Amino acid sequence: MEKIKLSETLQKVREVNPLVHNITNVVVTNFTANGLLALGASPVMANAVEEAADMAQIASSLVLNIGTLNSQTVEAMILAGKAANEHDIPVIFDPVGAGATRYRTETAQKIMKEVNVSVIRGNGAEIANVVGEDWEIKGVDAGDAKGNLLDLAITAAQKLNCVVVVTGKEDVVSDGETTYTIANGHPILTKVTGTGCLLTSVIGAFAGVEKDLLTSSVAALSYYGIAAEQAARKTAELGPGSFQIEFLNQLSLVSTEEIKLYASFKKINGG
Ligand code: ATP
Ligand code: TZP
Ligand code: MG
Ligand code: MG
Repeated sequence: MEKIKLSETLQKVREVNPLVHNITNVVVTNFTANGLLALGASPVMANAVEEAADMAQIASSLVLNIGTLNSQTVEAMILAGKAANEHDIPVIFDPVGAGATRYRTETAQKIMKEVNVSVIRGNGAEIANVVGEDWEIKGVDAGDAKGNLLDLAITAAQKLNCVVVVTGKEDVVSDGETTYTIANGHPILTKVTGTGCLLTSVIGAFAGVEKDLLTSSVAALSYYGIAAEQAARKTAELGPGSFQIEFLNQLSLVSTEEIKLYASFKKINGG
């Protein structure tokens, strides 16, 4: 994969202004909408069972997030997911907190079974629990359990038959055959709630304009990580509050040139 392709994909998002339909959690809704706008996408949140399918079919991509799940939103997610599948619209899934409670784990597995998910994105523990491995998770945070994220992404992609993005200090993207690691990012991202959820929606925006989901995901991850690096540099003496605001600024300011300069990713041999 060439850096130029990643920067062209960012350019395309900004030109196309894809409509991203999010059925997401109550913690991150506003941050997600603002982050997508800063990127140059067009967010819409539509949770009602009565309209979820109609909204999904006019979107460029659908993002499902079980962060504050309940039986109604889960029903809406499945209706929207099926409508997206019928219209060949990519579905991106964030299994927030899978492994923390039986309801979350079983719901994540049910969504994977009933909806043809294009990309699943989570921390290591969430992805492991979706594929039936019992990694420890602390609520919605990955916690200290450290398995091998590279192996996890590859085996999960093979089992789930979709692109898997596992995030952490280093991010991994795999379709089960081809695998990339992305080093961009900053630890302060873990001190702002919703940075994983917004990332999943950003992956949705990129998937809405680029059909090759490995390319779109690597482009989204490097763009997002570079925005965080710039924001952390500008707010170095300050705390997570200032970082959060500057991060939104940088999501709109990161240029295609900066993607070419700073994207840091590797293709894994044999992966
Ligand atoms: P968790 O709740 O465990 O934090 P999450 O769903 O919020 O999970 P993260 O894994 O934190 O998602 O990923 C969100 C973003 O933060 C990604 O871009 C990832 O690369 C980045 N990130 C997470 N941890 C680090 C770290 N230690 N160093 C650099 N970047 C990180
Ligand atoms: N509780 C339920 S959803 C949520 C919290 C704190 C937000 C999680 O956001 P992220 O992006 O996984 O850190
Ligand atoms: Mg986080
Ligand atoms: Mg998360």
